Amino acid sequence: GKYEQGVLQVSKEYPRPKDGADFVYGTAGFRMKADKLPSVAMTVGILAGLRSRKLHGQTIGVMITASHNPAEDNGVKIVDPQGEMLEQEWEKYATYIANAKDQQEAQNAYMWMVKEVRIDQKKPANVIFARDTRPSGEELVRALKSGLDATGVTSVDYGILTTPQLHYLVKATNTKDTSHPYGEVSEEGYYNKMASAFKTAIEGIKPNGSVTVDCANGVGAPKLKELLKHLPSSSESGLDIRVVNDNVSNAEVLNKDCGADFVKTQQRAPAGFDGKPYERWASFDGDADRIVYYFTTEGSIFRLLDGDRIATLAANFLGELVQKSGLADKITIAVVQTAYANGSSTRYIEQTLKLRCECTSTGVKHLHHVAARSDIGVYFEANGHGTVLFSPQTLKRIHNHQPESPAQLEALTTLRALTDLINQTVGDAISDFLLVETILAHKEYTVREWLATYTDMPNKLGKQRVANRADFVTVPDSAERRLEKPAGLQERIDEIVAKYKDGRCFVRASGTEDVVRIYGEASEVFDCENMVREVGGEIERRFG
Ligand code: 16G
Ligand code: ZN
Repeated sequence: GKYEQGVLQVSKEYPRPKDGADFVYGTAGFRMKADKLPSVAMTVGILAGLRSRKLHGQTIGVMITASHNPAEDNGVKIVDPQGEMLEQEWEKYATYIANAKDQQEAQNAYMWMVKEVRIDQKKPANVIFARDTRPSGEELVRALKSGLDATGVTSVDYGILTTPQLHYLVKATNTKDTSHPYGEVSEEGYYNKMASAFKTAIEGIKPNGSVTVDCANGVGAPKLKELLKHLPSSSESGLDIRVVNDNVSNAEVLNKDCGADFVKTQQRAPAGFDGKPYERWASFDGDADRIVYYFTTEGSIFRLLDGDRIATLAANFLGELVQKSGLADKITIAVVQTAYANGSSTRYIEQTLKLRCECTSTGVKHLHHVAARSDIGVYFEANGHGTVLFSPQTLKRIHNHQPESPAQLEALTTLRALTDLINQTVGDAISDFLLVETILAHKEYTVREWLATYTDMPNKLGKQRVANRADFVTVPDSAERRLEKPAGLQERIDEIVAKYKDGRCFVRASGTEDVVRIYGEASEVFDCENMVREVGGEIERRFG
């Protein structure tokens, strides 16, 4: 057929690099040095088209970004119809087709897929795509488009967007003709939805002071500025939002010494920080799907308010709203974390907030999946990626509930606004930012009160190079908190940890770097450092 011919042609145009190592579709899609990616982007076009055909022409998204990676990297990932990440089964297909050695293999891979997945090639195929501000994105878009065109896919190029904006558009497109459209199908529609929900959420409330947002010199900068045009001015609302690290014309500075990943991993303020003590700052990452807050105290001591802090703040506030609306016996809230969550945050959720807390493996898809099982599921990774999910039934309850007092109505109005304000598809720095600002305004919290809700356990994240990180296998269902292999290592870790007061430590192979990660917590900073060093030393000696 003509699409098979198209695949043959386009694979000639975009040959797989000869020296190339194997491509793997991982948690972040395909991600590497941008110059290795054109053939991969082309095959992602072909695969996204197949996925759409398989789903009867529902719109699939493709995002070109490498998030917090350096400017010379790039990546490609696929978004499923409701704005979720690509179904796991299809990650294998994406990997398979990307690794075709030559045009004949590419055509064979295409034909094999059509048969294997039983794709009716007469079905329509629709794909929308966007990219972040990386200069290499332009060429990758051309490659992607040629894969789409070669296989007869109808596509829309949305230009430069944040990752969560593309997720929004995918969901909006696929729900536009249903009884519950997610929002207008345009970038403008995204701002309109956010701005109107935010205005409702802070109605009658006086937000406090000012906040500065470090946008990592990435796509979050122009998009946040665009959003600001839709928000009430600072004199009207009382909230002054300042955007810094907004230089997107010089690719070199993207994510350079700034952004959410830098701030979280370095535990210090970004380049360009000029905050006075207790001034509120936030950092987005390079594609604006992560956010962390922070401030300094007198004496320039840096204090981080990370994903755990956002999760606890959100869970606390949502719990209060549900209660005040009179819905407490109908709606339950759960918080989903990973093993990296600070032990104090977990105790605060369970003991102070009295909410259920679940722990999953690292990676957004795991958290999202578990959160989706609750009425309201709050999920955040400590690194600042997260959101809040409302089940369809919960949305209906919130929508249909009849308030019995003005106080109930007030809480219900805010709760309803939050269901629109919070991006239901994926963690979204812009949406999470407005959520946090809403909560701080309602609770009249400055960063001081927010930080004071609980005290973090001293913690340390170390890493260790090993001969083969695949040798490190965690116990199934342990949420990566215990190792099954190498044999005997977990017992040794347990012995070390037992020496330290309130010690906790786990080891897991990184999915993104050639190292194993070692995370530890203990009552005393000094103990924590020693414990993690001791575990690292043990691993280095035996497996380095
Ligand atoms: C990926 C994950 C991120 C996770 C990180 C862990 C997604 C979209 N991204 O970047 O959530 O925190 O991996 O990296 O799921 P690691 O395996 O190197 O520790
Ligand atoms: Zn990101």
